[in-house]
Amino acid sequence: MSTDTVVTQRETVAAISTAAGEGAIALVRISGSDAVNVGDRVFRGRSKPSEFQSHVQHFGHIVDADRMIDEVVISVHRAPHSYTAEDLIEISCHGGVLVTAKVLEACLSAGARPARAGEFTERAFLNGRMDLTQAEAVIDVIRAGTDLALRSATEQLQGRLGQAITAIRDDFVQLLAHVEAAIDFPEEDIAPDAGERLRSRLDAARQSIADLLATAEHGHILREGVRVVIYGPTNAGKSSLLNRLLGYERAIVSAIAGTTRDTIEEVINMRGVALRLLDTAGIRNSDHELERAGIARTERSLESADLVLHVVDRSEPAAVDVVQRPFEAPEILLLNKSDLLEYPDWANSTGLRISCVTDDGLAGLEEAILAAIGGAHLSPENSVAISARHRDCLCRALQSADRAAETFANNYSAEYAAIDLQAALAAVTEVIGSAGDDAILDSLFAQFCIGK
Ligand SMILES: Nc1nc2c(ncn2[C@@H]2O[C@H](COP(=O)(O)OP(=O)(O)OP(=O)(O)O)[C@@H](O)[C@H]2O)c(=O)[nH]1
Ligand SMILES: [Mg+2]
Repeated sequence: MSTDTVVTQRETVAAISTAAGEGAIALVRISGSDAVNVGDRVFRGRSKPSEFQSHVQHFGHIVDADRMIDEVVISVHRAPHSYTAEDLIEISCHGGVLVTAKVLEACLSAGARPARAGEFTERAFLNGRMDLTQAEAVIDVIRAGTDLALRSATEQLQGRLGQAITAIRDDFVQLLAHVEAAIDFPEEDIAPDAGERLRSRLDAARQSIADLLATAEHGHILREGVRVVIYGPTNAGKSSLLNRLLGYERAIVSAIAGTTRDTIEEVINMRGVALRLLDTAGIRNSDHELERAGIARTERSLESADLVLHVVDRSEPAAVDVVQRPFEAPEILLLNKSDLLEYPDWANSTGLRISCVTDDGLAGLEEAILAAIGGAHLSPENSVAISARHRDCLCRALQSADRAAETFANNYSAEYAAIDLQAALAAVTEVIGSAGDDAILDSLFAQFCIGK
């Protein structure tokens, strides 16, 4: 926690912080300057929450207008040493849907208002307890589906990205101070090497931004997973491949051409990388309305693919492809049915030979997939991975910084450099956020669930 934490008075809010549904325990949280009073009103036990030592759990009952609702364990986390940096109360009650709702209701009738989605984390941010990248990491930790994604989210939660951004921001602050001094006091003699030092400092900042931008692809893979579309002619064995990769019979497989109509999506974890596998309708000329609708879906899926697994039946003649590659994603050609005799058409093909019946070649396919999506960069050591929002801010920062560099190089007026440096500074600051960015904060915290 930063030492300059400033906690402003905000309304007291309450919410159920655990997922809806039945469980052994559910957690209700109350945060705000009146939280302890609300606690005093709803809790009956040996002592009152206002008398509790911080962070110590107490047993007792929650009451609503003196009617007992549940047996609970409760603790007070006094400001600023709590998740929100405000006075915070945590009530662990029984995890039933109705009983949890009643405990929350008691807190609301005792003076709290319902918290909005993400409001606890938003307060943690507004109270200086974390920067915006850390607040975003809270969602990433909750949503992480693989070890790698979790590791990266945890590092971000600890502030690794925030620190990198702060260092870049400090560079721009210093650069601006120098440039503005030169504007304000043109008569002062500036040391002859000052210009050179400014240039190299600006170059270092630009390089740091470029390095972070290079992690955007990695961040996309960790957060969204890789969209892998399985496509090819009918009967090639696309659905069989999906089933093999999943390890169970998810899609219907049959010798009838045109079995799969709708696209089927399933997620697998391939060595720490989430792959969103899409099995699609086989491509052929068809008069059947349903099949044509399925093929149209295949074509749409291909447009948004990160990687395409193009499956063909190598025991059959090579058909002329009906689709004119409507995608830009890299493709891996798979010659399926390697357990059958190869049709001569394929003799010179460099495609990977696999069999969905004998599993021949599937280990090699895993390697090929990881290589195609840059698996080498997905090592736990490269754990800083920016999101689409960060990339947008950093791209703007880099553009402005490039313009400032041009101004320096051409010895244009310092005023121009100042404008661009200010724009770069603003764009970099947007990554870690400042309390005034209401539109950014609203859209970001709306993605959270209530109670976080
Ligand atoms: N011998 C052999 N048969 C296979 C192999 N893979 C799939 N098949 C068979 O090929 C036929 C078609 O398999 P599917 O997985 O349904 O093919 P598909 O590409 O999904 O076909 P559509 O959904 O109609 O486009 C089935 O009879 C499978 O059992 C393989 O590696 N070897
Ligand atoms: Mg199929």
